[in-house]
Amino acid sequence: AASRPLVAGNWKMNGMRHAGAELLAMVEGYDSALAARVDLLVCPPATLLAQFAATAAETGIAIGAQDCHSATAGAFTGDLSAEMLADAGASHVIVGHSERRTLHQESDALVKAKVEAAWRAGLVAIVCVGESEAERRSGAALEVVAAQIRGSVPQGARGDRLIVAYEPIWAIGTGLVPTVADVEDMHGTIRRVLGEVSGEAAAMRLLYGGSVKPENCDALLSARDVDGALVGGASLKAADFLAIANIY
Ligand code: G2H
Repeated sequence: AASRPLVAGNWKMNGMRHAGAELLAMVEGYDSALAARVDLLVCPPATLLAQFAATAAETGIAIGAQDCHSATAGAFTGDLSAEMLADAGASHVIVGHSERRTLHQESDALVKAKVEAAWRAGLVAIVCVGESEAERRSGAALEVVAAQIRGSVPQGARGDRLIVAYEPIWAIGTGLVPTVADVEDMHGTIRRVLGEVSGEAAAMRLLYGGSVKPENCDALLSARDVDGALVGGASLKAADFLAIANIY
């Protein structure tokens, strides 16, 4: 497992400027004792990146984006390049979240191109993978996720540039979570498949995501091969987000 756990918040399409108050509360709660144990990352909508990066500067809380385009610049109306996100103060970018794979038809090949774009811009890429409910029921979950890793992670991935988040689609925003045994099976498989493309798989951070809450995070985050969490709904409130981080 990785040396330091990471608790990352994915705000999705939530957050107006006044949500800066919530970030300030997170900054206040991230005291030196907590900072000694766990890394924190907040990924607000792109409209808040620069504001959040300014607030979080020198606090130890990292700020990230939720998606990027694969190109550096050009005629791509409405898109944002990894370079722009870095310029706005992001150090990380989530790519291949299931909401983008499903609602924006993103393929493994596109996700891989986005990881390469993130690296080019100096960002850490957080690659999301996960099976659907039907895939879990048919017993194909491990196979489906292994294929997503093989298709989405570029060869030679470095431990300090790649994070993988396992998010079973049926657990996202539903309150349902997999068993600890299923999470351990999946994370073990992911680490093994990462070993095919990188010599640094043992040190990579593998996050669990999908309905992580203060009430259920203890068991999930103590599971073998789980190096932290990607938190959606419960990352919008400082009290919940900090309660999750304080598990460590
Ligand atoms: C899964 C997760 C964050 P939630 O998408 O990426 O969201 O915790 O709301 O299920």
